[in-house]
Amino acid sequence: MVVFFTVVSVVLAVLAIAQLIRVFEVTSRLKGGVSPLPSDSENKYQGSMMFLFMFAYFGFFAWLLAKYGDKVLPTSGSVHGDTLDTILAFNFWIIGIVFVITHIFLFYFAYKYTFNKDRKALYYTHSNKLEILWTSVPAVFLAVIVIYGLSAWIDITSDAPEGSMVVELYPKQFDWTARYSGSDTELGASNYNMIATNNPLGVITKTSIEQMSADLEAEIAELEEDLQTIPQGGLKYEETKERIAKRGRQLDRVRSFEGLDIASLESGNDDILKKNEFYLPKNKSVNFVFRSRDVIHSAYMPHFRAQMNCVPGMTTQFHFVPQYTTEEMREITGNDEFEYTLLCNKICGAAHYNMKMTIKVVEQEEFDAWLSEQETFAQSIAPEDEGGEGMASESGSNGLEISMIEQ
Ligand SMILES: [Cu+2]
Repeated sequence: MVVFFTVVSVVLAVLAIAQLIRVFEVTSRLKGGVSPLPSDSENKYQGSMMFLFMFAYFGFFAWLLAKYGDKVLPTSGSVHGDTLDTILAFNFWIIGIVFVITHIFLFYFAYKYTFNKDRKALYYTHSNKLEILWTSVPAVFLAVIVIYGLSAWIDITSDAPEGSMVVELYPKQFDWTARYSGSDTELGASNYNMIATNNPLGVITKTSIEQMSADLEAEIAELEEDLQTIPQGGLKYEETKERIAKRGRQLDRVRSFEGLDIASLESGNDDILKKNEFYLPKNKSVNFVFRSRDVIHSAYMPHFRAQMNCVPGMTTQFHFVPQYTTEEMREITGNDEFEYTLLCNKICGAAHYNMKMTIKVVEQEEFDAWLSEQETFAQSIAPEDEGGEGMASESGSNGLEISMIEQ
């Protein structure tokens, strides 16, 4: 409201001043006094002022560069980031040089060509030379920028080198899960039909198939029991039947995963799932693969100059090599609390701002030690009590996440 009234008052004030000036002009013309055109001395004065302003203008520009120039981008945490930063600097140099030259002309010409009633403007309709010049020069520069940028981009987005570590980043509304491939360098197969509380990424292994089938069977049995007590033909009856059918279809899909080859069923067991924070080794190529559970998210790691969309129903990839550990980066930036961060860069819903993870870059040995301490997927889904309270006895023990699976 305050903003609205401020804007309205400013607009009204400008209109009032314009009207006043107009009244002043008309009355002075009626009196036959002041000429509507500026005098020669006024013109000269304005011209010199324009020229003087040029120094103030460039002075301010130089001051801005000196004071805030280092704020543009912090040191790149990844190897390819240096290439991107060089391209950016190259672009800034070209733009900067053109900016300085054109602005010198702008202010100098305003000074040199102030109005002179004895001078006649040159009538100049067309020049092929000029047309060729101002078309070809920018074209050459643009071609250089595009080819330079494109070749770097092709390099950066080429296939990850052999032996790269594989990390999956899996977003949902509203958090991230990172998954490491474990001791084999392959991520286990996954499917959204397998998603449960203890299996947020829907990893497919022999055990997770068993658990999921058991849970679905238990739920279907329960629903069928309910169905006996509901009067036939009503809305609730139809809905329950519909749910039974849906769970049945899901159960079929889950069971169909048993047909996967042994290797794919095995490779999920040693996968490691991490929330809130994950580690990366320094100087090692990391190939990130992205999926999404619900809407389009975007994995954004600004210090590594990396961003990739995470799209439901497909897999995207991006690889890079971290070149400084978090500790080293703290020294470089002079900030003791520096952390590499993964953010979501698509406005994906109400708690979008909450979607972040801390990335710790450490030396290889420290990374190996850290990774070996982490719980594997097989461990995380193993029933807590052996014997007594098994999975099957506890209905819905791996907690179907109905909202997701229902669609
Ligand atoms: Cu998001």
